[in-house]
Amino acid sequence: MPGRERRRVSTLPGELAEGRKGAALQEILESYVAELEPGSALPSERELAERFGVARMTVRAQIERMAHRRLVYRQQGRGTFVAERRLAHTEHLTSFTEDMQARGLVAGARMLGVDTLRAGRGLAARLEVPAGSRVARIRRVRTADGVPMAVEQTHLPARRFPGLADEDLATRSLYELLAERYDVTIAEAVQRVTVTTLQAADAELLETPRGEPAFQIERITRDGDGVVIEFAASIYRGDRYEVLMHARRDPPAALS
Ligand code: 16G
Repeated sequence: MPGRERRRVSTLPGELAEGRKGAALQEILESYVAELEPGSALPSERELAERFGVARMTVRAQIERMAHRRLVYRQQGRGTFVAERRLAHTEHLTSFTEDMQARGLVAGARMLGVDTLRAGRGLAARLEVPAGSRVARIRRVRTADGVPMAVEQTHLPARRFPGLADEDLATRSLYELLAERYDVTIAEAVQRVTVTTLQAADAELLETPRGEPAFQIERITRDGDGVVIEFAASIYRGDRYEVLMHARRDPPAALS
């Protein structure tokens, strides 16, 4: 073609074969890692290359990919280790306690503070109360088997929940308390998930280095009558969480 250079795919047969092996190795290594206990060491690159009959470079590339996806982590001079499993934050409307129980973990909380404040315009709009209304704010670090997972700040209209600030929310579930003491049936929530990095204060609370990726999850929860009962804003560790969404396709619109 005049004026245009034809592109040639310059993959050598050997490279191509290694590429295919890489893709196959990725699957093999991922299932291999999934079966190992978190914290256990991976065999060396040389051993893995021998075991799976691929070049050491191919193994290295796949380990790098897994480290990037945080399935494994490296320690200088010590080797590569299996990372802690990620917990899925699903579309089910569960409490932190229920979420952890479902995974066989013990949910806990470290109280950061409970107070009552006057809603500014933004908070009032989220809670659908007049600006200036009293709002109960509960701040907790949520833990799973004692390990910090999220920093959570929950706001509830104080008028509807008198005495809430006096409850011991370090040892009990907020949703359980809302059901038992205030007869609230939690019915639905809208959640907004954004990506952020850990600021110094949250990083310290989560015992994770500052600047690490994290999820910021906001939830507006309503009762059976559609009345807003909470606005929660939480920071979840990006290395321990994933957000799982279940998308259902609407049936095609009926033809008229
Ligand atoms: C979850 C909710 C939070 C709720 C809390 C109650 C998200 C993002 N947040 O952390 O809105 O207040 O559960 O947990 O899911 P509890 O009943 O265990 O205290």
